[in-house]
Amino acid sequence: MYSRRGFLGTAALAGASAISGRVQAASIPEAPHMDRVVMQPPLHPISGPDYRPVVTLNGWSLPFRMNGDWKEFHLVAEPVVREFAEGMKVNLWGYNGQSPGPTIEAVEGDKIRIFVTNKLPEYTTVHWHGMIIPSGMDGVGGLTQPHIQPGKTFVYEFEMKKSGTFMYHPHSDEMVQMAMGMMGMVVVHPRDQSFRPVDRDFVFVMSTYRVDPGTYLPQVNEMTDFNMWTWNSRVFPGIDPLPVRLGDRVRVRIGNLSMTNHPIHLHGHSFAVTCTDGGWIPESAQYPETTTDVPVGAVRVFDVLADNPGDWAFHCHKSHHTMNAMGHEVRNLIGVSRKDLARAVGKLAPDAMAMGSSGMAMGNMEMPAPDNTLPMMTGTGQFGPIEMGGMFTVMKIREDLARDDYRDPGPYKFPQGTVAYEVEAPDAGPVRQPATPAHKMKM
Ligand SMILES: [Cu+2]
Repeated sequence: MYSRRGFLGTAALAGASAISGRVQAASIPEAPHMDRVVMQPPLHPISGPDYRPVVTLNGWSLPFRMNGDWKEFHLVAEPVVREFAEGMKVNLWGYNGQSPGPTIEAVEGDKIRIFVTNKLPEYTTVHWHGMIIPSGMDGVGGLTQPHIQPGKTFVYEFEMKKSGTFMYHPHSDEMVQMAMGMMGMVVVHPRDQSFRPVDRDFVFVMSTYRVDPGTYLPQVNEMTDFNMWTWNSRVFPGIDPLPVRLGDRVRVRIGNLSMTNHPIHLHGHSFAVTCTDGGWIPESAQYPETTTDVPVGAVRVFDVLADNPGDWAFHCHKSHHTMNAMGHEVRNLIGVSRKDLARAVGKLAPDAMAMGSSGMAMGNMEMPAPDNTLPMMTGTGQFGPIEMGGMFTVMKIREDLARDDYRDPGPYKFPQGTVAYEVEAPDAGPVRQPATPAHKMKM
């Protein structure tokens, strides 16, 4: 849980007169710290205008305090250890104990003051991606402000001019700092609570890492060959499910600070993209989709009516992005005769194991792995291996969930007679092979 020590003074401060201009060191709020990797319950505002808060997959929202009519937050940029999934921990950089940093929530029209303390070994800044703010608050090191040196604290002050979904990340040694996991999301709720209200509101940011098996640090110079495809620096089966009550209007806000696009797909429903980091999309411009591409450096938000109960896969549709680190070097042996292969390989390596000649389904195979990495596909469902990794989780739509209950409801209890089933089919015969092996074809 986060520390509330810094917030004991909230009530007293709320009554104080507005502070304007330069803040004094003594008035810097203490920075809350999170040490858990599971989704924290929504943080309902205790002061300021009301709103329906978001939940952050495997994350949390940053508590704030009111100081006069300013909403004050404190981010601390620092080294963190992030568990990607059970069995793999990575040394990253992040904020307030986690990578990504906490979600910052506010309301359209709020006056925001964000303290940023740098506990990294090098300088940093924070850029507020997509937000309409004064140029001097834009966080581009060298261009709009001096870099924040290690041990120093800077203050960003601006008004939340428009509602929507935004991101934050450094604009200071960006390649390294973003490859190390420094990022987070900003959600600005509409002041008018009747504007497109939803019952559940999820948020996460996508990032990618190359962490070679047996190592603990991302390769920050990697440009294309990543092996960990993460949502909020977690991979399946480490990504929280999205528990949803049947009939809920659900919003999912997705940021992309990786170096490639991700087509995000939800099963069992159609949805509409309702918002980007540029703002709300007018209803007349929305159309139904089941997959939406989230470009690099962008936010896509979709709204969906959860009217179909069940366990619904929710994932990136690039199939390599639902895989983890181990096993990508394996050759394609589909269709190769296992006997021929074993004979050929046996001459060179007597103990070798021929695998993959009927596909690569690995669910029932246990192989020794190096320390601190994850098999290509893992996870088990009620019917067997799920054979996914990376950017994959499950939207769990249930009739019997309480309104604000975000706990994992467990596997879906399928009504009798509604699951695909095997039939007696004696003519099905053995696995088919191509009529003519490719190497015997006349070209
Ligand atoms: Cu992807």
